[in-house]
Amino acid sequence: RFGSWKIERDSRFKKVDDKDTARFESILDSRNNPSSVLYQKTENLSAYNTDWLRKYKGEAPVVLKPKQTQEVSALLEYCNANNIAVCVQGGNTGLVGGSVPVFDEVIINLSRMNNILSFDEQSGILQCEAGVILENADKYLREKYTFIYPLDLGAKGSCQIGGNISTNAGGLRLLRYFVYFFHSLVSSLPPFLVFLSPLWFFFFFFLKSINHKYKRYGNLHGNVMGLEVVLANGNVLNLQSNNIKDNTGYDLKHLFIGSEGTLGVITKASVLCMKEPTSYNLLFLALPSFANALKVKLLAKRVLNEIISAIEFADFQSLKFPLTYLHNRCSFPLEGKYTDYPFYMLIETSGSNDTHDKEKLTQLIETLFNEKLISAGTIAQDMGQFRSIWTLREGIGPGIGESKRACYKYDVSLPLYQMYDVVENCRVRVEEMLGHDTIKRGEIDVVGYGHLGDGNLHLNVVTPTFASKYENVLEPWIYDQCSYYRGSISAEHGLGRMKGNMIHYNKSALAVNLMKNFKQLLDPKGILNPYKLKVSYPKNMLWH
Ligand code: FAD
Ligand code: 2HG
Ligand code: ZN
Repeated sequence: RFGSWKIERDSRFKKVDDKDTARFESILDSRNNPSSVLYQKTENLSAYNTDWLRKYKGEAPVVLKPKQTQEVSALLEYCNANNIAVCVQGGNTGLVGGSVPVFDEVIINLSRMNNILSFDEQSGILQCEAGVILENADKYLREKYTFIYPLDLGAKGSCQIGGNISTNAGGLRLLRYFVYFFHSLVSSLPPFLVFLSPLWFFFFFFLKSINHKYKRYGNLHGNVMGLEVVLANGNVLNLQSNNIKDNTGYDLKHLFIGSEGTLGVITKASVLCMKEPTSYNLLFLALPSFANALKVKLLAKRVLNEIISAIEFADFQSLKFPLTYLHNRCSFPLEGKYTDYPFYMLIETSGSNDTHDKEKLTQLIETLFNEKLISAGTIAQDMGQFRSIWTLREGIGPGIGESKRACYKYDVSLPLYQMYDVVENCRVRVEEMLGHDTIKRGEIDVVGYGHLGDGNLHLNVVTPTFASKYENVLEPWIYDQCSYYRGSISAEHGLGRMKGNMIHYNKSALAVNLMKNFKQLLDPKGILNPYKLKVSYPKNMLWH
């Protein structure tokens, strides 16, 4: 198929000159706000031009940091009128190269738009600017209202609410909110009604199907109640909402969730938040096989049901990285070496009655031992151990980063029964193509971990450097594997620059054509995040 994607600068875009920068300075009042316009020629902009993985580097000559929506609007109106390409940037923690320029696009960075605007305890809706850091939003809610933000991920200390919404980030506890919503809806129905009339029976299943469709507490399509978005021509589209329910017309906000900065700049968001659970518990398990992990997952869902908030897995090759490079922050909580067992699982519960939750967990762990599904296991003894175990899991990506090697990251959805086959197939392929002892010698590590509860595998291939000899072995082979198993080539990180020309792996020509029409309508000159998430279908592939 395509392999590496060669991109050329689009000559329709103007190179920024002194007249343009004078206009940027005047819009952002840079004389009174010196950090609002930063130049490559006077400052080191490499932190803005380089992505988190140090895989992609752009050459933005200028970084613009607006403080309010009207400034974003004036900047975009000017860029659009003058054909200046723009790269939208939040916390720059994205993993597909979407947040850094490809060539000389100007960067609009949202970090100064970091105000929390309001929180309504009755509805649970938080209104904030897009540049608020995820951890700050969560901390504000916990400390002031004993509520929590409905998303949690390893990059929480740097990523922004706007960046999360633009990538439709999934995170570690997507599962909980999904289960919680269904449970709370169904338990709010008087149970005998189900038996009174067949209609109630159908209503019950209707609720279940709605929940699957909208995943209200699952991903951000369910939690985001409203947005304010500045369109490419500078128009401010106000889709903010204080309401949980609003069925007036097409729900346009969904177009922007997951659109990776290609349809508009998100400047504000209304997000539905939840009451903080009062009881948290965490199970850490060692398993002899991936097949057992799947059995444990099913059993855990049955026994723990509505209190499950996360089901994660990792192979021992993954754990090597946080244990080696972040050892002062996390530890291995079981007897023996981490290499003694091939697979590990984390199962988290959160509820409102610790005695009840612990009873269920004890029942589960006993069954797991009796049925010989696990080799070892422990319940976190205190919040210190709870956090240390989570750091082990969340630290896999950062641990790989600390190793100072390169990492090819594949974030895929796969049917659970085939999920780990792809990791093993990848090891076989690497050995065949790059030399039989490359993995044994430690030149390359192929590790598999991820959100087992969501069918989302993170396959990470750690190599000495980024080089085409490695990339050509992995791509497009991995995408073909996803196609073969009918999975998705991007479960949660988006397409960005890395997979910008690969939408056809998961979407039909008709769907891509519709997307192209939306893009044309909202950004006719294509100034927003050009070269990424291309909504075009390869001409030789019209068989979908
Ligand atoms: P950026 O990286 O700055 O931008 C990401 C994309 O959104 C870019 O295309 C950018 O143009 C666009 N964008 C940013 N802000 C705006 C805006 N205001 N308006 C319009 N477009 C915008 N992802 C998961 O889904 N689940 C995880 O568990 C997870 N864990 C992670 C752990 C680590 C350690 C790291 C480094 C990343 C992880 N990610 C995860 C990747 C995830 O996509 C980002 O962390 C996060 O959602 C991006 O937010 P950001 O503010 O850094 O956005
Ligand atoms: C996670 O689940 C993130 O830890 C990052 O989505 C995955 O680094 C990765 O490949
Ligand atoms: Zn993830």
